[in-house]
Amino acid sequence: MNLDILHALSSKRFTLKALSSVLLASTLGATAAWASTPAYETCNVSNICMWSEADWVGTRLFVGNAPGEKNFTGYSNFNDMASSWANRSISYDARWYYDVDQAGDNRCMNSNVQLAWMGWQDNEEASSSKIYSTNNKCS
Ligand SMILES: [Ca+2]
Repeated sequence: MNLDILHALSSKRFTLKALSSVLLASTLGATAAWASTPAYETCNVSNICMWSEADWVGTRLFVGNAPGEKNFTGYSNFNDMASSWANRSISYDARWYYDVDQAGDNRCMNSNVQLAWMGWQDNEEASSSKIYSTNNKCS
């Protein structure tokens, strides 16, 4: 119990409404503190990652941290699963593709950007990726 709650309880003007607003503020405060460590930080700085669920949770795919290409089939075992991503590199833009071998419709993943929800159209479509050698490929 924090001091605000003790104060509300001891106040001559104590009301249930006052107590509930203090409790609500405490709850919101606790939520804000928890949210201060975003889930995408499970993907280390300089890495690019995708997750099977929105808000950077669920199964995580390490897309990479250096220029190159990857298919999400086979060993990666992440085909048509991605729902969120984070590009924690400040040096490399990246792109994901609907099909393997960097084919089909595609979307950029700007350096130093996180996307909590890829959207209903793009959800669980990504099948391959490319990491560029510079950070100016996404407009
Ligand atoms: Ca696909």
